[in-house]
Amino acid sequence: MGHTSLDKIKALQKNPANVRNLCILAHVDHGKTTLADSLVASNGIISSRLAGKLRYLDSREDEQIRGITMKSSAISLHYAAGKEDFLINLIDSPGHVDFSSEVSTAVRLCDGAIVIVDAVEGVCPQTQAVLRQAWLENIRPVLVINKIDRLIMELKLTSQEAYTHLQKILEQVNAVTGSLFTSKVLEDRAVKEERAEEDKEEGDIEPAECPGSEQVYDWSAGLEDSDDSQLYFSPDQGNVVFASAIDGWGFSIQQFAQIHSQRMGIRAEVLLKTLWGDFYLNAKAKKIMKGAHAKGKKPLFVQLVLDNIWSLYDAVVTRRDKEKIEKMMMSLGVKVMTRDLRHSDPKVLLSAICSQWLPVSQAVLFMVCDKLPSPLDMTSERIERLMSVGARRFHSLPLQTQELKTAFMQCSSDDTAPVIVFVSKMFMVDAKALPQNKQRPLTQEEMAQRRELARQRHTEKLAAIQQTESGEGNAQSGSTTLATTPGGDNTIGKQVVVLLLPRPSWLQ
Ligand SMILES: Nc1nc2c(ncn2[C@@H]2O[C@H](COP(=O)(O)OP(=O)(O)OP(=O)(O)O)[C@@H](O)[C@H]2O)c(=O)[nH]1
Ligand SMILES: [Mg+2]
Repeated sequence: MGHTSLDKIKALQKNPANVRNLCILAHVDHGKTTLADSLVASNGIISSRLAGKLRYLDSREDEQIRGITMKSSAISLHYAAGKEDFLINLIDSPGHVDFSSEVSTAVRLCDGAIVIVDAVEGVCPQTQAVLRQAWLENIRPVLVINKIDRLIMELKLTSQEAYTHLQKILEQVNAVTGSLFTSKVLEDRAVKEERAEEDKEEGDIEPAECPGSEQVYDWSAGLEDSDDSQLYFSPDQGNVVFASAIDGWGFSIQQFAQIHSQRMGIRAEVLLKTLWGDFYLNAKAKKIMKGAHAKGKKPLFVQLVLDNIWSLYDAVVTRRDKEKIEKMMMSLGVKVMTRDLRHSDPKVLLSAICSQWLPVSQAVLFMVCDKLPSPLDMTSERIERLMSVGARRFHSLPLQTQELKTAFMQCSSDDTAPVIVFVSKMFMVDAKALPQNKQRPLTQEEMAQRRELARQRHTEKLAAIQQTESGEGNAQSGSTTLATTPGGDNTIGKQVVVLLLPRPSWLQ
């Protein structure tokens, strides 16, 4: 895709339903900026060859030198999904705990987040922290399990082992979400009970009706009634992408469901439900069956997805088997440039093939547009929270400010709509660094004016001195005169009081 013009971006901004405001969150070094590079390259802002190497959003010199992100940076991207055009406002945040304030600011500005987890390291302390932050700010996350190439090249796992490993990572992430959900339900329940207790004290409710009067405290009460099915990450829900940002590939199981439904003649919806899980393909009956683990069969995900990727890495990077590579490229419908085919580094050829076969940007941007909410979906509760500063409650704000909530909810870009500026972060800045206090070079006109003023002041000074000399006689009569100091500053005339006193009698 070529560069998107500014006019196009402006037009896209007018359709809030197709705007996605999101940030990339993860533990340090899990690959946020590398993934952002691929997304930026999809808009032609950087070359796809440099994606992953450039770290475009690490725009500060110190970030490039140290190889870590220190400040959040934002970029607007265009994504065309079929006939629909989307505007994606993306923020890349730092993962290091020292810069966590940058993360909270980014999260506050967004409606959704891409949470990245390194496939080897799994869930780390900052992964938990960012999941919690996203939860508290009420923004929806999607998951990218990144660096899957490390499972092949570094850990040398088989596709079957990698599948078990990926399942564990998913369980870890969902365990964090599960604990956040449980504490929220229990918190809500505690608030409810507190209110009921207050009502009881006021005599509104009969003691028998009050839940606080139960003999046995049931901590799990309330959990069964709350629906948490939409909260968890699951490949069949379309909110998980498996990727290797450095090699430029990524996929969701929808893509493989589409590919294999045509090849195998099985409905895509059936494949979508069975590609991830304990299912296997019974080749004789041409049926998908349950119980792969118990029967010692290859799960569908291994057979139809991972095996393909593993054999590509084997042919291109490990064996460098030209014949096999050509066959694979033919069957995948991929064409690469001769210089990539002949490159001494096999990773160059691998990226060239993978970025055409399973471009990570397409998988991630599709998931983001499909699964993350638009600004129009922002809840009234979240808007009120954003509009209230510190401990101040929304209802205590001036009425005019409260009225802005409607405009906030509509996200209208009409000429009549008010312009709302949201200050998400305050910086301490030295007063001298403010633009109005900075010294700037004078224009020719200003210099001429100043020269003229100085000349006038000089003439006045001379006149004053002459006057003083001629009026010395008056001094004896004890009068006071105001005079400007000779040799004073040209621009700002300092005034001093010269006190002319009567001559003392012993001098006469
Ligand atoms: N093997 C492998 N390495 C990767 C992958 N993605 C990123 N890396 C490497 O991981 C390191 C960190 O990548 P970054 O993109 O800077 O990570 P980050 O999450 O932005 O780091 P901070 O912003 O500092 O928290 C770099 O050396 C990348 O080359 C991947 O898919 N596979
Ligand atoms: Mg980074």
